[in-house]
Amino acid sequence: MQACLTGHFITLEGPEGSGKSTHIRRLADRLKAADHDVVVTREPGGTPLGEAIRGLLQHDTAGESPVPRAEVLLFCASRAQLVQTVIRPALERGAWVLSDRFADSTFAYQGFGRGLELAELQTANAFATGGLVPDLTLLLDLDEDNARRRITMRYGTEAAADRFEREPPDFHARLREGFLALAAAEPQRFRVIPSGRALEDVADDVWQAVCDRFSDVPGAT
Ligand code: T5A
Repeated sequence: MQACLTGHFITLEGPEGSGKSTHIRRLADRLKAADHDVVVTREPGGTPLGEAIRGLLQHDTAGESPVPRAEVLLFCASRAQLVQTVIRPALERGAWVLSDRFADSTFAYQGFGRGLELAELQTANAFATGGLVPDLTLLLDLDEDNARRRITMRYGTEAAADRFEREPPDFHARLREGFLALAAAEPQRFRVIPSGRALEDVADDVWQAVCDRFSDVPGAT
């Protein structure tokens, strides 16, 4: 029998540069200031094994790029390790777990982006996670031009970007549409937050979404 998960599991999703890392840090700070136990993690990564897999996936550290099916299995391997060793134990002790990307990235990037079957990806993901689904998913939605501008600003040049960031515009257009389709299919779990706006406005919406979903935060209705 699986242990009872008394914590809260929030994921942030969206295209590259949409502000996930920025807003996860701010949300964590706000929850910690209210004395909550908060665990921040990311995918791929979040464990020593996951961080090694991250290098394989983003920067071809094995000396070759994974084919799409291998790519899915590497993301799932990183996720399985993260769920069992970090996320479930934290949720069991009642912590807030904030993850920068989770399964919806697989459905958007490998499903809508690479064209793999969503049903097959859902099966692989359910095996990796043991069926764990976030309580709340915040989709930071950003148009492709804005996303590209933010990435170029960060690296100085697009050439330094990782393997996913270098994908062509039609790939990025498909995955943005994919994220929006996933959100439309599960409106009770997702909250879509337009992120091409002032940082403070986006942060306010992130906090409001958390207050709307959970009753045990200051300011919740
Ligand atoms: N992937 C991942 C898959 O293909 N399948 C999967 O299953 C999973 C889990 C991971 C890559 O792997 C792929 C997707 C990804 O391509 P990553 O580095 O974790 O890569 O993810 P990225 O999205 O690339 O991370 P980024 O750091 O690029 O994007 P963030 O975290 O969304 O954005 P952030 O917060 O770093 O902000 C980017 C810049 O924009 C500024 C920030 O200051 C920063 O400089 N910014 C704003 N500027 C103006 N106005 C605002 N409102 C702003 N918000 C942020």
